[in-house]
Amino acid sequence: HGSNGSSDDLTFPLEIPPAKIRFTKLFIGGEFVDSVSGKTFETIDPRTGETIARVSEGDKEDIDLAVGAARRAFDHGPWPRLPGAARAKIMHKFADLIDQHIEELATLDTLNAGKLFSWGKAVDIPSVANTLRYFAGAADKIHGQVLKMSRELHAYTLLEPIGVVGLIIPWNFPSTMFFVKVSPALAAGCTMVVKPAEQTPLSALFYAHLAKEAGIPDGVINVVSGYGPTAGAALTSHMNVDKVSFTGSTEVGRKVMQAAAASNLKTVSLELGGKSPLLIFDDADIDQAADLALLGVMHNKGEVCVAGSRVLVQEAIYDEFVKTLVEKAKEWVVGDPFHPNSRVGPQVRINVDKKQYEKVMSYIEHGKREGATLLTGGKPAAKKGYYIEPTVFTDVTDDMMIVKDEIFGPVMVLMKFKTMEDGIRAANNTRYGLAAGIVTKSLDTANTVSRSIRAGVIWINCYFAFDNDCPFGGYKSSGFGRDEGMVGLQKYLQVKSVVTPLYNSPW
Ligand code: TXE
Repeated sequence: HGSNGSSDDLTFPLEIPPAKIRFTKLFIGGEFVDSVSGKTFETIDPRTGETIARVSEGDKEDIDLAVGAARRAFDHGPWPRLPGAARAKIMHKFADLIDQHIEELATLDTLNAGKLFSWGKAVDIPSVANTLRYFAGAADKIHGQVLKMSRELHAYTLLEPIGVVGLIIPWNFPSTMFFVKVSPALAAGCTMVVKPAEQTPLSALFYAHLAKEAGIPDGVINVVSGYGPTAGAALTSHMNVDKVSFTGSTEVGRKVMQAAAASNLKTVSLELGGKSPLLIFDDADIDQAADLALLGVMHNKGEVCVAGSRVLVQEAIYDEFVKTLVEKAKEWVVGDPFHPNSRVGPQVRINVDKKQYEKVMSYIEHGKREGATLLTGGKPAAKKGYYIEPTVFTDVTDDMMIVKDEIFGPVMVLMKFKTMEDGIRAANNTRYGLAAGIVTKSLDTANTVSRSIRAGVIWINCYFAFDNDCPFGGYKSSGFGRDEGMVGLQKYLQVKSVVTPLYNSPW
């Protein structure tokens, strides 16, 4: 089974998915419905390139219906008016239902996105249930302040749900990103229209079914699958949507902000791309550092917004590090994501112009043409499906595209630095600022570097150390706004000041 990149003509034997696809229609006002146009689009198994289901294709008319349902649920329905504890109780039930369907949900994300099934079962799906529970815990603790006014006035603030929110989800973490957005919005008392990525609608539709079963009132969560320029754009420019939370490319992030400005000035939060650095200092344990470096960019086949795709290694250990890294890269076995031994699955797939596999391969070709040295990988890993060998480039220069752009595939660029100052400069030499990693035994180095890097999350001697209480989001062109943590709840709330004279005196 699998390949470490040594075989060119290999086709992986296909494992049989443990569950079937059940939900393929839009979910609006508490019902599964066909799209107004009746159109459907294909969803593709990236292991083979074959169509595995046809899903209703939502467009502007369907977004209108879904926003209408969400608006009614917000303006007249029980959800925003329920005591927080009552919302929390339903959210806990929703989480419990997810726990009862872990295998089926993990199957959908593997079929749709080529994600590792073992990881989905052990990590992704159980964690989303916990994200719901984390924000359920906040639902009855949302309160304002009593203000200290300078005159004889009594005043306080109320934190109110912001209203109808549009949640636009990417395909690389279909379940995680769904709940990173849906959970705080639910806790706040918002109603919502979710637009999953066109590559990965299946788990989102299943979550809609579970939401209904949990007792979330009709119209609170609506899911409209469809393409970005049609369904997504309709949501961002809708006059009846109060906020959009978007995760995706920097290019589309700009469009989202423009659409918000041109329509009703809805608030926007954007979690966009990255080209995150991992700095390895010469006091590091080389074995551990190489493991972290590979994890940072090969996990989820590099389709991770915070991927540590630029690895910066201090001079003294550079040569030894390279040797260890190339050796350990072989442990990242490419194969069917349903197979327990696979560590790298196929790149996500959709049969329109946005083709992740071609994008990654063209960056690899670019790297070769620009004169970077290929240390390992650099080729397709199978004849069928969209598999790419774990790839490491070195001898790169700052102006190369493979150094500047987000590749979003299993491709690392490896660079050398001399002093800490050089390392910091190189790490910050990017338009992005999502994450950074530091490997060192020195507390001084760790403290100085973590305060010097302009990025939303810094991992010291670890990588991908996510937690529900730990906010993440971007500096610079990686966007703004934070998901997760109590700060992640704020963007779904609005502050209202209420003022009344004290003592009924003339003020
Ligand atoms: O992203 P898009 P794509 C990066 C990554 C990847 C590249 C392209 O580098 O290779 O983006 O991926 C919806 N109005 N990231 O093209 O198009 C779309 O339907 C409103 C990083 O797939 O940005 C999907 O639901 N919505 C990233 C979502 O936006 C629109 C995760 C993301 O798709 C829209 C994904 C429009 N005009 C890609 N156009 C991360 N930060 O993790 C598209 N969408």
